[in-house]
Amino acid sequence: MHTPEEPAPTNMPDALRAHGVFRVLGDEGRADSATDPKLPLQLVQDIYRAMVRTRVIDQQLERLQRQGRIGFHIGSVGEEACILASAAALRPTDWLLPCYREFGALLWRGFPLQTYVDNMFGNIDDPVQGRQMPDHYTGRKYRFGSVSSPIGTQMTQAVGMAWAAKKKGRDEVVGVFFGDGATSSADFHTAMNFAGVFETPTLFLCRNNRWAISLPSEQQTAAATFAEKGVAYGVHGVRVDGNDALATYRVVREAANRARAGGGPTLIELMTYRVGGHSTSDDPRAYRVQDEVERWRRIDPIKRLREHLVRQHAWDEARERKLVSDTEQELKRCIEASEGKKPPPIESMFEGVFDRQPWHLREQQAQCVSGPRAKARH
Ligand SMILES: Cc1ncc(C[n+]2csc(CCOP(=O)(O)OP(=O)(O)O)c2C)c(N)n1
Ligand SMILES: [Mg+2]
Repeated sequence: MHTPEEPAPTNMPDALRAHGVFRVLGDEGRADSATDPKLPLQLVQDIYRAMVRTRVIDQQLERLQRQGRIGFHIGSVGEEACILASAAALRPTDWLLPCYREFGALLWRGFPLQTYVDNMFGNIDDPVQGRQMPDHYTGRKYRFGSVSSPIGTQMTQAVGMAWAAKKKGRDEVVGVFFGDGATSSADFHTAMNFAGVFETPTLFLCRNNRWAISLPSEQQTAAATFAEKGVAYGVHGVRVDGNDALATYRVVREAANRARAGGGPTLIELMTYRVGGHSTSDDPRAYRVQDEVERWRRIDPIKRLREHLVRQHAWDEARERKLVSDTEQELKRCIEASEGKKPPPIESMFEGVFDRQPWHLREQQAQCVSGPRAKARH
């Protein structure tokens, strides 16, 4: 734990210097034995592999968007540790509600890569039948909620689900991802208050990646930290280095254990950085300086965890090359398959909302199927 009095490691960006940010890995991936959760090596390797896989997929999908083959991608470059280590610290029986940068967590839960890529293309096998933008996935079977575009809505949903789990006596916690910007939404305050009063087993996983599109986090709030917002609601607040997979794992696991034991919710501020643009529709060079990006790259979450593993002779370049190449090949096969699939049938637009289709939708469906739209590409 670094307190404001302690000297900060040299490469640490200013944002990490103050307010007791919990860390295990130093900038060069050296673990502090006093805070190290001492996880089994196999688990650390699994988390590392998932982080690298997530980054490779991110890079390839951005290329695919630039080639005009998919319309949109919203990625997680630089935020892999806080996303994957949080997912790994929860049980498969716990629910996880995403913001929109957490496809890595969905894949961690076992969601097939092919189905994720089908969602990127909105084809016939897309679980949301092409009715949403790419990267708006859903994975109920994997206890993973739907991406909702309106900022913040998933927080109140997560509190409701956690409250239900508590009332029914289920041994479940609900983790919910959101960004620093989402703390300005009404849902954040409603969710935090309800969670505090009813002591729901909710983990508020706030990815403070320093930006909400073009608004820096310093302008998002007058408070010194996001974690301290928990105080007003009687909710535990913790600040953790979100570029440190081991620290994130430990903090999330401890908060989950407390929630399971009836100790209520925790707001976890995951200090990280959005290295890429907000999405493929954004060019961050218009509003931020490259020097800031470079400073955060020095404490890249993948680099730090790799250095930690290499130091223990548990990772090497050959393994890295194979992992990257296997992921690229697997993704290439999925993309080829997705591109070759048909779009959802046009009549499906009128299905899936009502259990029994009302007369006016039946009428509109019949009209659409017999009209020119049904014959054209849609
Ligand atoms: C209610 C609402 N207002 C505005 C938007 C537009 N919008 C989309 S993402 C975003 C920024 C969110 O930033 P943050 O919560 O920090 O998440 P990050 O993108 O950094 O992960 C905004 C303002 C929206 N989707 N919904
Ligand atoms: Mg943000």
